[in-house]
Amino acid sequence: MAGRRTNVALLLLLIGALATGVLAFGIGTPWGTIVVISHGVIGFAIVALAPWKSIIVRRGMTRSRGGRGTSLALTLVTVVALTAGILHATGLLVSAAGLTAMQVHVGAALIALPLAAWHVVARRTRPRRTDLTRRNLIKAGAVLGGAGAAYAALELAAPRLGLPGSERRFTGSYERGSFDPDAMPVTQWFNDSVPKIDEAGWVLAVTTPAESMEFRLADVADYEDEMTTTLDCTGGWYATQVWTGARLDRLVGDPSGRSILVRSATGYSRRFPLGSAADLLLATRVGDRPLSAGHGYPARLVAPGRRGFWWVKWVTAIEVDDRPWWLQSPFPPT
Ligand code: HEM
Ligand SMILES: Nc1nc2c(c(=O)[nH]1)N[C@H]1C(S)=C(S)[C@@H](COP(=O)(O)O)O[C@H]1N2
Ligand SMILES: [Mo]
Repeated sequence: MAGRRTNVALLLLLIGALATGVLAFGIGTPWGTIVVISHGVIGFAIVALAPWKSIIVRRGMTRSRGGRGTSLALTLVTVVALTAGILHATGLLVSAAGLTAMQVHVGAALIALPLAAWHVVARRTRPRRTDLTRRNLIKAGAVLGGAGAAYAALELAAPRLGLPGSERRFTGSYERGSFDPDAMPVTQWFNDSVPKIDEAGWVLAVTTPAESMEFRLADVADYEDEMTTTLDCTGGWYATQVWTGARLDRLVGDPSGRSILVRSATGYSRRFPLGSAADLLLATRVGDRPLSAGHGYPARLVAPGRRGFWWVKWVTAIEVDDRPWWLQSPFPPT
């Protein structure tokens, strides 16, 4: 029956939305554009199937069976995720009450995940080989094509309608406080808090397989490497600043090893390929002034082309070793 096929299509779209959404979060270089666009199109395709799904739902509601509450919760969080995604992408409501639409969007999508898994198990729908008929493929193509056309129409109309969404970066982020560090948001990935660090109490420990060194703030500030580059937070904003400090290859020299770990006073850390040391900056200044406590005083990492969660703040240790850089959680655990 057609209802079953709608359900299978929705399941595939949900998986696609989650996969492209998570990928979009991981990518900070322009080739992520295609992922972000696919994500939007998949979202619109889910909206397009809503009328069909509502027929299935109405039929289901006449039967009494367990788990109705969970099904309704799944509907609710999916609607919240879709609404928040569209509010963010159009710019109609980017933040309110201390939360960004992007945070609500991802939060709701992550709650949807276990609910959807339960829903699939409790209301088992099996794809069949006969689903792959020419006719069904054409229908699927029509849904995706229609969603693509709707997405393109909205993107083209956005500047004409004066929607702020037309100003967003390829990641979907909005500009906040470029070349004005005080106006740039202070954010933590998850639950870190701003530590109190003074110059006298700070040392940077640099270790390689061959040696251990300690740098004081004045030692790091002696270097005058400069990068003008963009911090793009997955919370949905970005800012370009002029950052000054020491390139990591200058601090570690030319050691043997495979990766370089950058660790914060708070315990937060990220690991990078050793070969990228020359592209990474340990910044002590932004806009030619010392960093504020919130932005990472006395030293924070600047990682061009990588999303904000790589830009470790309050750095106290840099370690080169033989571990592969990818041996870490793709997103920080805390
Ligand atoms: C239930 C799963 C999801 C659905 C149905 C969904 C749907 C949507 C929709 C409809 C949009 C607006 C697209 C546009 O108009 O351009 C959007 C935007 C976005 N979503 Fe999702 N999403 C889901 C999960 C996720 C997850 C898990 C993440 C990240 C971890 C994510 C990240 C994003 C980002 C970064 C944008 C902004 C893209 C832009 O501004 O064009 N989404 N999403
Ligand atoms: N130690 C530590 N560094 C961190 C984080 C954190 O939670 N702890 N959050 C990261 C994230 S998600 C972003 S977007 C940037 C934000 O930098 P800002 O507060 O200077 O804007 O810092 C990154 N560095
Ligand atoms: Mo972030």
